[in-house]
Formats: sequence, structure tokens, C-alpha cells
Amino acid sequence: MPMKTLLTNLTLATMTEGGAAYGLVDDGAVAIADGRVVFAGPVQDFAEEFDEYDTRDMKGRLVTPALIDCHTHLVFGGNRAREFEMRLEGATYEEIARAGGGIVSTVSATRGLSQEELARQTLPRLDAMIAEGVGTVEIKSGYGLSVEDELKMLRAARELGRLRKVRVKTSYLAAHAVPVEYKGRADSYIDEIVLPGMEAGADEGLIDAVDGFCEGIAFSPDQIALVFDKAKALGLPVKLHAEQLSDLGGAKLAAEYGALSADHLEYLGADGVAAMAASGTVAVLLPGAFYTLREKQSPPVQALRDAGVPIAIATDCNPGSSPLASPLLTMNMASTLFRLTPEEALAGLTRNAAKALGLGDEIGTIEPGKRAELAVWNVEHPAELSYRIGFNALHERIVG
Ligand code: DI6
Ligand code: FE
Repeated sequence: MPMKTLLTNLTLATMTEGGAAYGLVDDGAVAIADGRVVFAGPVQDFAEEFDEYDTRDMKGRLVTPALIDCHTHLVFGGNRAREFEMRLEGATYEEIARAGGGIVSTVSATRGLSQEELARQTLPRLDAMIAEGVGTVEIKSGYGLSVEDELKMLRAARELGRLRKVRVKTSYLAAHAVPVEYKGRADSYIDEIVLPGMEAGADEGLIDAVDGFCEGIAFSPDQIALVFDKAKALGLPVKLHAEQLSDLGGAKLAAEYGALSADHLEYLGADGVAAMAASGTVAVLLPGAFYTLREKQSPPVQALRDAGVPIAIATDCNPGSSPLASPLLTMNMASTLFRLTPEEALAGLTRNAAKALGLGDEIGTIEPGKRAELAVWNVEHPAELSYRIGFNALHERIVG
């Protein structure tokens, strides 16, 4: 694309805060120079010379920020269709995990693959997201659970960012599960693998944030605190899988460390909401996991709203609890299952997802100064994005 581009004849959903719903502009224009937005608003307000710009007629289409999937476990080996069958035969997610299935079975499959093979097996999932307008995706480790295998996952994630025109943000999630060789010795696993692996990954520039799974079947708040202390010492931001299956106070702990986000949150209590509001921690809701596990308890959406906690949504794409690679279906699920408005759902995959990745100044809305990362849709109104089920209205992505 030329250095200066002007997109005209479009409906614009800037997703900026405070103005019209969705930041909607009916006869809008977006001017882009050197990969950044220099103007976004009503076409008649565009003051510069049109002919300096290569003008593109968008034929009345809707333009939104490119979507941001801020919580995925996209890189993994194998699949867990057999476990899906077991759950349908009556076993619970926790029973399967305690019996050596679950996350640990994906660990064996992931350890068996080379970095190249892992990236290759992940590409179809990444391409499915890109085809729905994703411009940025977060990818966690957490199925390696040895220093070398965790680093291998992170290197594969970085490689994906070179293979496709998409921004990849990595999270180090060695504190995801205790591997079989450390069964019953979670503290030693943290000392001998999680902490040294974090240091090695940080040295290699492989870690954008540090994550953990705080849960009865995973790690206690005290154990997560050790992981977060190390992250802090290395200057890495933190985030946490918290209150997914029970309330252990994980979100409160994460907030105390100034976490970018606390994720899942079905069992979040009032104290956790207050702590998140105070620290500006984003609530990342994951309706795909809620749906897959047939969870009955919804996250406290109204309490989060009332407290002013920014709400993001994400696919949580993973082989066990959320084999979901569709951000559009995620929006529909967030509205239908969690009662998010379509505007909140879109903000959850744009503006607030950017915040959850520490990228709030760079992407997530369409306004001067931000990167030009746009999704162009064959729809008239942005509510259609949440409303349809199993329909991809993307016309194109414009990235950079
Ligand atoms: N919570 C989840 O829902 C995923 N990880 C986590 O901490 C599940 C990962 C898996 O089952 O493979
Ligand atoms: Fe997750």
C-alpha cells in the first residue's frame, strides 16, 4: 500500500471511549500515513488535500479496529477429542485432570513435536483467526512444562508472528500444571523449572508477560506469588488465570501485583472486583471455556461494570476447555451467555483487549497516533458482528 492512504465511503466504528456508541461515524473516512492513523472521523472534517492521498472507496462497508485475541493457548500438539467424549459420558474436567488426562496429556503431545512442527500445526488455527479480522494474538506457553519445551513453545509462537502478518504477544505460562515427573512436588517444580525457565526466556527476549493458573488443580496463591515475584524482578508484566473453577483470591493477588489482566473469573467475589478496579486490571472473560465445560456460574459482569473494570473477551483457544478459534463466535457467546452488549463484546476484542496486553496506546481503537490495523466488514451495523452465529462477514484486513 502507498505511504499515504485515505479510506472513504465507509461506516466507522472507532471504538473510542466516551462519545457515540461504538464511536460510530456514518459517512466516515480514515487517513493513514506511514502505518499510523492520522485522521478518523466524518469525511467532511478531513482538512488535508485529498490528492496527496491514494484514495480508496470502501463502498459503504463497516470499518472497525482489527480484532485482538488477548488470551489463547494457540500453540499445542495433538487434540483432546477423546476427552470430549469422556466428558459427554459423564466425567468432569477436574476428574479427567486428576486422572492424568487434561493439560498433562497435551503436554506429552507437545513435547513430542519440534519447534517447526509445532508452528506448522498451529498455522490453521492462526489462519482461522486472521480470516475473521484478527491483527494481534496473544499466545501462551504452558504445555511444555520443562525449560526447553516451554522455550520451544515460545519460539514457535514468535515464528508464527514472522510467518503471518499478525502481531504475536507471548505469555510464559509454565505455572499451568504440574508435570508427571514432579507429581506431588509442585514447589520443586516452581523452583527448578518455572523460575529458571522464566529467566532463560527473558534473556532470549521470548516473554512479553508472565501468566499462571491459580486453582485447586493447579497452583495456590502462595505459589503464584513466587512466580510473580520473579516476574517483577525481571521487569515483566503479569496476568493470571483466576477464579475459573473456585474462588482462591487469585484476582486479588494479581491486582496486588498490578497485573495487566485477570482471566476467566466465573467465581470472582466482591473483594476481587474491588481490587481489580483499584489496580486497573482488565477482566478477560472467556465464554468458550464456560460453554465447553457447561459451567453454570457466570462471571459477575454487572459488578465489574459497576466498578468500572474494563472487560475484554477472548477465545482461550486451547485443546481442552475451549477448542474455539473464532473471535466472532466468541462475541456472540459473550452476548448470549454473559449478556454483554454487542458494543461491550466488540470493545472486548478491541480497546480492552489492547489494554489487557499493555498495548492500549498502540492499537484497539481507530484514532490519530494509533497503528493502522483495521478490519473491514460487509455489514451495516457493528451489532451484526455479535448477532450472527457461524457467519464470517470479513471483507479484508488492512494492517500497516
Ligand atoms: N484454564 C483453561 O481453561 C485452560 N488452561 C487454564 O488454565 C485449559 C487448558 C487445557 O485444558 O488444556
Ligand atoms: Fe486459558
